Amino acid sequence: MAKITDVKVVVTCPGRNYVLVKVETDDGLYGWGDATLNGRELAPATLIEEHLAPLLIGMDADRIEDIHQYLSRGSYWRGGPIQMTAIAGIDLALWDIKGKRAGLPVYSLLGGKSREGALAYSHASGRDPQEVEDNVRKLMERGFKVIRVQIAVSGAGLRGTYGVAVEQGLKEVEGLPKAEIWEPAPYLRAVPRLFEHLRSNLPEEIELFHDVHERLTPIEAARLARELEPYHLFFLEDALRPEHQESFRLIRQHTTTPLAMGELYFNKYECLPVITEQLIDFIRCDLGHCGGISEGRKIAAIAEPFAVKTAWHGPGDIGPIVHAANVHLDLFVPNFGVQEMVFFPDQVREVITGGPEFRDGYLHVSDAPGLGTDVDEAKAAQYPYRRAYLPTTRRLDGSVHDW
Ligand code: GCO
Ligand code: MG
Repeated sequence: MAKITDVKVVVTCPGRNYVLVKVETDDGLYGWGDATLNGRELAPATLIEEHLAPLLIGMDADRIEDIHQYLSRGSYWRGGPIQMTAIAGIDLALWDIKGKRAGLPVYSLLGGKSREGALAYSHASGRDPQEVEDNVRKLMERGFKVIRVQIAVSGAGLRGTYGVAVEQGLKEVEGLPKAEIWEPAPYLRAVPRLFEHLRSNLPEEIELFHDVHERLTPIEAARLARELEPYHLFFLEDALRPEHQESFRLIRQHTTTPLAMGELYFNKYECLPVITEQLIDFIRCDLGHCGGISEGRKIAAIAEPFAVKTAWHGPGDIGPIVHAANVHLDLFVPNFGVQEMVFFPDQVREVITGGPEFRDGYLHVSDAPGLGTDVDEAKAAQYPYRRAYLPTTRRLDGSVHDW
C-alpha cells in the first residue's frame, strides 16, 4: 500500500507545450506521466487539477487497474481525447511509481522482454521526390530500416506544405492557426509518383510507408492503396477518418496494401471492429491519448490473436515520457510491429530527462526502475506555457477539410 499524497500538473513549453503529471506517495516516491494534448493542452491539465486529483488523494497507488477503471468507467463520462489523455497522464505516473517500488523497469512488470530492441521509424519529407529521396538517405545513414515518406502537394492555388518537415509548416504555431490549402486530386497523383521515384532509386531493403492523415474518402483511399500496391508499402497509415471504421472493408476489397490506423482512437472499444474483422494490419493508438499503458496493453492483447501488430503513435507532440512508455510496452508485446520516434531537441531533453535511446534502427530503454524518465521542475518553470495551434486545412473553394 502506498497512499497517493499529491497529484500535480506542470505545463511547460521548451519549444512546444507539454503537460506533465507528477503523482507522489506517502512512502516518499513519485512518478511522472504525460498528458499532452497538442493545441488543447489546458483541457486535460484542468481536468486533472480540478476534477481527478481530488479523487486520487488517499488512494493506493499500487492499484493501477482499479484507478483506471474508476476514472474511465466510474465517472459516467467515458472516452474522448481530453479524458483519456488526462487518465493516461495519471496511468503513466502510477506505472512509474510501481516500477520504482519494485526496483524494476516497467517492461519487466508487464511480463519481461520479448525482444532486445524496438524497430523504429522516423519521417522523411520534401517538396519533390528528389528531396524526399535525399532525406530518406540521410535517415538510412543514421541506421533507420523503416521510414515514413511525405511529399508537399503543389499546384495552382494550393498553399502550405502538408506533411513536410516541421520548419516548413507542420509545427504548432503561436497565435491563430495557419490555414493550408489542399486538394485531393493533386495529392492522389503525387503520392504514387513519389513511391515510383523512391522505389526506382533506393535499395529494396529499405521499408517505406505513407501517412494519409485521415484526408480521403473511402473510395479515394481504396484507389490510393491499390495504386501503391506495386511499391510494397510497410503500411498505409490513417487512410480514413476515425468515424469511418466500417469503410476499411471497402479498401480491403480492393488491395493487399497493409493498413494502419488508430492515433485518433481513444480507447479499446473504438479499436474493436477494425481489429476483430482484420480490416487493418497495425493498430497505432497513442498511449498518451488512449488511457496509458493499462489500456494500451489490452489493445495489444486484443490485437494479438487477429494477427494485428502494434505501431504506437510517437510524434514530437507527445513528450519523452510517452515515448518511454511506448518502448517499455514494445519490448514486452509479442505482436509488436514498429515504433514511431523523433529526436527531441536539447531544450526538451533538459526538462524531461531519460527516455528511449536509438541505436542502429532500434529503440532501447535502460533498466532503471519505472519508466526511466524524470522531470527537472526548475527547468520546466523557465519555459512557461504559450498558446499554440496546429495548422488547419481548407479546400480551394474555402471550405474546411479534415486536418
Ligand atoms: C503521426 C501523426 C503526426 C501528426 C501529429 C498531429 O503519425 O505522427 O499523424 O504526423 O501530425 O501527431 O498532432
Ligand atoms: Mg499519423
